[in-house]
Amino acid sequence: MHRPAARLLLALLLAAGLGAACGGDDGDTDLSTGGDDGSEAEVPDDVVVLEGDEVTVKALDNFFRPENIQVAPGTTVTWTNDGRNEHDVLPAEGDDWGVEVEDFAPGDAYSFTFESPGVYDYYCSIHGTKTAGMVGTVVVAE
Ligand SMILES: [Cu+2]
Repeated sequence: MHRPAARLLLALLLAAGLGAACGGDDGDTDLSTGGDDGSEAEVPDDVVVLEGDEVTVKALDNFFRPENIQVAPGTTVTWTNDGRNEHDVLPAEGDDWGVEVEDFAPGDAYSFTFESPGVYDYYCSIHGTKTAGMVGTVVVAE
């Protein structure tokens, strides 16, 4: 006669456990609103989650790899120009970060630490526009 109660308890424990496991993803719901500027940037489907305090994105000829990354707040993202062409890294919105072509020759590197959760689209103005061509996204989320 105790069995149903035990089963209910088990179910509750499982639910609690699953809830805790998913806790870190709660921030996803407000990601579509972008950073603190109210932009409408969306999380790309093929986003690659990169772990660690420092991650690297390669600028190649002529694309970024990985193109779309997700990192935790406080992560330093370093772009390296591993191509033979000139590139730049410009945010699609604002000018709080990014590197101009004269400071990003082949072999150069540029770093920025993303503190605030949000979706940061960027592009290379030489080989793309804000929305097409040589573009990338940094998703900052817990
Ligand atoms: Cu480029």
